[in-house]
Amino acid sequence: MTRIVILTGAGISAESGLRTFRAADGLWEDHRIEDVATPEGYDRNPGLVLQFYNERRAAAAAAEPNAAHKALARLATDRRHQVTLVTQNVDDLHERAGAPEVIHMHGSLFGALCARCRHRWPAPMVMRTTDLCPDCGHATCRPDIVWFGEMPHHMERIEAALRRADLFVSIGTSGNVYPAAGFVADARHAGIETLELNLEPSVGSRFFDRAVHGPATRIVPEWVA
Ligand code: BV8
Repeated sequence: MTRIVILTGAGISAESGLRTFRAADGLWEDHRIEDVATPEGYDRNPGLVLQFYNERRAAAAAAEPNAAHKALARLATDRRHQVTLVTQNVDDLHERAGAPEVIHMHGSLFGALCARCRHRWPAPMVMRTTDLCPDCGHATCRPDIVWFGEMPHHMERIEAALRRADLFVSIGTSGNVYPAAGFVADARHAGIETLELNLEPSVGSRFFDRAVHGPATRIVPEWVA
């Protein structure tokens, strides 16, 4: 039984038509991070933030899982391996590809959160500033997404899986955002083999034992095979 921790980022969903963050046509080209992916940005202009995520929710719902998502789902259901699939992505393409369990460390487009009472519920396809929290009744609804300066979800569970893994694989992420970008250093410190599968060398490429560069829909199925 091989214990594998896999971290995915926006690059694994790029060939499903979902925009990444830091590419030339990336999401951060249209919006400043501070304006749409921080609590302060939400407080300043909740309408802009809800619109940003409404657009991404619609795009994610219209997208289809690609060969890379499907290959990881096959690996995760192969009883010869114990796979912990961690994603920075907020789409549901891993689940729709058949992955049995996905750890969304940055939350999900399909979850809603009350900024006031922290109540959580399934997000409507379109969130409006006039929506009221089903629990406290205030108009403080936001996407259940981890913004900059907020604590990512499931960190203890991820770190425990990393400590006992045999292999850490990073797929489709630029390695710019912490604490996810620090997982490869944690793995190396624990003496775990590390592999990067990405279109091009990431910021942290030098920390990986091995790297394969190319489009995820080619290199991920080749690796899983
Ligand atoms: C926190 C919202 C603390 C969701 C996002 C050191 C340690 C800890 C924190 C920090 C630190 N230094 C700085 C920080 C603060 C900050 C941070 O990391 N800042 C960066 C910019 C320096 N981190 C945080 O604020 C985090 N919180 O640390 O909290 C704390 C502690 C206690 C109590 C309270 C708080 C929160 C981080 C989460 C922020 N939320 N987004 C959303 O809108 O989606 S981050 C955002 O970037 C997305 O979530 C995304 O997942 C993430 C990473 O981006 P990538 O997925 O890598 O996407 P990117 O476009 O960058 O790269 C795509 C890659 O794919 C490229 O390499 C490309 O080559 C490749 N690719 C493209 N096409 C393909 C492909 N690969 C294969 N095939 C293809 N076809």
